[in-house]
Amino acid sequence: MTKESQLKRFGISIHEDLLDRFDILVRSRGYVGRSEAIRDAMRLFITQWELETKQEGSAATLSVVYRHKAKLMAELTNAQHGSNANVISTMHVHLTHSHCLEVLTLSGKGERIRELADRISGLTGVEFAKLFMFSIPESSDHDHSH
Ligand code: NI
Repeated sequence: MTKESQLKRFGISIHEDLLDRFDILVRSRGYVGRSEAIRDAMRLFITQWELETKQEGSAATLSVVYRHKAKLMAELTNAQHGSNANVISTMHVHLTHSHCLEVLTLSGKGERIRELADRISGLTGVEFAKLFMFSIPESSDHDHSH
């Protein structure tokens, strides 16, 4: 923070089971209290939202675990071909006899990446879908040799 801002207090209503799960996280991650953990969660939530509404320069990975079924695999492929985000690469891992893992690398406008992620995570048979979005850093003169 660039300047000292005032601390504000607010109350929230929350279901007990969600609070219980949150408190487990607060303890196990060593937070001083709920307030500190909520501040962290809010920063993360806001940063993610800012990235997703950015006009350009966003990139992401989307990891998807799903049941290996021909219909679902066709829908996954259709979603990628129909997307307005750039699908840079896909990696497919045959995890078990019944499940596959697919990791997509994406770039483009944040909202288009989010649209594709939402479409894929909503497909029947998708068991986990996790989007990690970030801003593509500006390139520098730093020598990057392999
Ligand atoms: Ni597979």
